[in-house]
Amino acid sequence: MNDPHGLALNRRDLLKSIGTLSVAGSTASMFVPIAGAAEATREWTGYSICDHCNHVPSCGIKFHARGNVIESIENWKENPRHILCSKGLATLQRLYNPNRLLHPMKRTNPKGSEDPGFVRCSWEEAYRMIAENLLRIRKQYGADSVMFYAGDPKEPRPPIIRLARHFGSVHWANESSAACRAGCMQAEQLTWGRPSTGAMPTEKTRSFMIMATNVWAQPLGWWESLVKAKARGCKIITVDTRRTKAAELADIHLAPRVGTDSALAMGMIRVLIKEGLYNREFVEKWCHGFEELAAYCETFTPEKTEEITGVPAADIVAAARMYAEGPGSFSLTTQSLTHNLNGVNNARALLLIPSILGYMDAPGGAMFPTNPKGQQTYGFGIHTSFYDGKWWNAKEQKDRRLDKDFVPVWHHMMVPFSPNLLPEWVKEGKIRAFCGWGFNVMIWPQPEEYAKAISKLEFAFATDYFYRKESHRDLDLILPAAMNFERYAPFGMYGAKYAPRTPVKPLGEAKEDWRIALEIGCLVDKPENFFDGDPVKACNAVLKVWEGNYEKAVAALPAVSTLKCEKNEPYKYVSGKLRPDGKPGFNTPTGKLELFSTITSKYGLEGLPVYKEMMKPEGDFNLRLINGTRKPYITHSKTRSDAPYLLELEPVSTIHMNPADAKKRGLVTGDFVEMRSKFGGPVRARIDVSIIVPEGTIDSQYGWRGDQNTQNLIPRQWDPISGYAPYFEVNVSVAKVK
Ligand SMILES: Nc1nc2c(c(=O)[nH]1)N[C@H]1C(S)=C(S)[C@@H](COP(=O)(O)OP(=O)(O)OC[C@H]3O[C@@H](n4cnc5c(=O)[nH]c(N)nc54)[C@H](O)[C@@H]3O)O[C@H]1N2
Ligand SMILES: Nc1nc2c(c(=O)[nH]1)N[C@H]1C(S)=C(S)[C@@H](COP(=O)(O)OP(=O)(O)OC[C@H]3O[C@@H](n4cnc5c(=O)[nH]c(N)nc54)[C@H](O)[C@@H]3O)O[C@H]1N2
Ligand SMILES: [Mo]
Repeated sequence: MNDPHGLALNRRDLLKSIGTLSVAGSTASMFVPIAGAAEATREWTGYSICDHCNHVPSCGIKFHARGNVIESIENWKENPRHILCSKGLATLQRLYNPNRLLHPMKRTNPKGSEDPGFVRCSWEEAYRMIAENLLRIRKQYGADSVMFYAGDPKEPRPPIIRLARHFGSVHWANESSAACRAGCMQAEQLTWGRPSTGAMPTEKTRSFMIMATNVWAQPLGWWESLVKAKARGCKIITVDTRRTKAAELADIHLAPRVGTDSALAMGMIRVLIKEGLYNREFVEKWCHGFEELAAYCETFTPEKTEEITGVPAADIVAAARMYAEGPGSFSLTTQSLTHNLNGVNNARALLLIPSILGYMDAPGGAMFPTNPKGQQTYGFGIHTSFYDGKWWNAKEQKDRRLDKDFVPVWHHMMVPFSPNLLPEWVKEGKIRAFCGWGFNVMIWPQPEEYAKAISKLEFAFATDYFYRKESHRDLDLILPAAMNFERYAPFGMYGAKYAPRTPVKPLGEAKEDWRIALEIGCLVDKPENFFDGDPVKACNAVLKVWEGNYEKAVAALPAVSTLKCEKNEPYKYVSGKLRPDGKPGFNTPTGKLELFSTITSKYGLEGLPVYKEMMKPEGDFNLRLINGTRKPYITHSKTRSDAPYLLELEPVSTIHMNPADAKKRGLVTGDFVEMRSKFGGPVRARIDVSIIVPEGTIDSQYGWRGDQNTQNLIPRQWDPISGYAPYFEVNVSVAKVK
């Protein structure tokens, strides 16, 4: 293969461009006078954004610094998200954690060695290794053999997508294409042709459904909004397997067994149809597949639905009637719901309830938000022009993706590819190099398989806040990422509002993720495509689209600034504002709200969101494990060591068990147990006896290391629509350890 980018590797040129980078790199930090120029003791106030859970970039942080040292933090009250939680407060402890990765490190021992022998190296050397290897591997095996990846961190993604695109690789993946909430997003897009997590209740809202959403996982404003709605008389129905805070707030708590939500939804839809409570006019005019849906839900009588879901028949009927007293809205921000082998269908089925009631985009109902034109979340690249959506969606690129046959519906709909068969693709020589930001093998079931795959690559690097042995041991390079207080990019986005940051200088030699991605871009492609490596220039390139400007926004602090944005109005499906062609209707293949999906059926899957039985309990494997539901002070695997305050709150893997189950096993709170499944174990945990879980179900936090790693209990099996693993479906045995 010749060099289509005209960048044949030339050591002298490379060094020259690295030299230019460090000059370009210093310009950005000059315009915020308080950060760069301040003397060591001057006191000043700055602003940043929390990234400690996944709602990023989100909650605003105001900080007080002396010189370059942040001494305290507090709520940034002018920011639309202005209440810090325990994790937000702990970011300061994370910033000054003595274990932080502060210098680029390269391995000196062969891959697979127990001790990788990481030693410090310079950024110049690291960049040279990256550029030489990426250009060599591209030349030898083609650009697609290089995989670009971001784990949980959402903030770094836009420049990484841009980097993959200009490098020419279609293999960009992230935590949302491996797991997380994008399965729900698929459900939303299949149904309405666009994503929507629902809308928080307004004055007009009379009923509200909390669909498997955990208050402990939400920014605190979410809870506030529901409590206020309830006080105004809005009825609340919570659909959650567990008795959470959101369940206790509810007028009716529906607690389906894990993975039976599609049956529950069908049972409720049947009531709405039989009793004529659905919105007939809306359904006739705007929905596709109502007949099929009505026929399918026929067998889900309240009694049959109770048998499958465990929800009392009377509650199913009462909840359907209560929710029909609209206008109603809902909230669905869950990942839990889609982490079983019928996950996307379970989410789709619940979404059909507000759909047939005509609540979508109605006042007081689930209004689709109007964002600045073309705006996407950070996780999805900010703006199509920034990552070149056209290129990614062109047939030529799509056809080259490795996930084409694995998850055709996902492949059809989504820009990031599903990375879940990475071990297989590495073995087949299809992926040869890996460029990661926040790479964590513990995201996957059977994490060791992914760690092994990494050790077989020709070249791999990742950037992170910390060195994590289980994920980083077999990398060639591990690079220090600047933390939230130390970076300009990205600015916070809250619909039409945006907030810039006034960072402190990164500790050690840490660099912003945006800068790292842009600088690598300068080395493997034309620097003008990468804003000379400058994150603020890159931010301004996107902000310009909406008439925003980073420097001006800094000058306006502590106020947040506003982007150009059309005013929202209801019934956009009537006015033609939901479709790019301006025609009335939804942006789906039929132009209608699809109760029956023409996309899933095109790929040989069920068009309706049908119910499927979950894995059956067998013998001693008789407790369903909800492996990963959120707690307020834990985020994935991160907070276990990075913020010792949080670890103090729960120092070992702790699982909830219903009193009835505990009694049967002779267990009490504080006992240590071992869990086993058909797929792995033993995994150690401590018991917390609680009615938060129903009988027959236990819950755990994933992300604990060593013998507490619950991911070892989960098989590498996949929901055919999303490619997601059944983290919440597996049955385990639990026995006391002596
Ligand atoms: N504190 C904290 N906050 C976080 C995170 C964190 O780690 N810690 N992570 C962030 C991330 S990455 C994400 S994706 C979100 C996740 O946010 P959520 O998905 O809202 O949180 P979860 O606790 O995972 O799950 C929500 C609820 O689903 C219920 N559930 C589980 N299985 C089923 C089922 O089959 N049916 C029904 N009806 N209910 C079920 C659980 O009991 C739980 O209460 O949270 C984000 N916020
Ligand atoms: N069993 C089970 N498995 C699950 C889930 C579950 O509920 N149960 N949930 C799934 C979901 S929803 C998610 S989101 C994933 C979690 O996704 P993961 O990618 O596993 O998330 P983390 O462990 O939070 O973070 C990954 C790494 O990123 C680093 N990091 C954090 N912020 C930054 C940053 O800004 N820059 C850089 N360079 N590095 C950073 C952290 O130090 C960490 O090493 O797990 C999924 N897997
Ligand atoms: Mo997530």
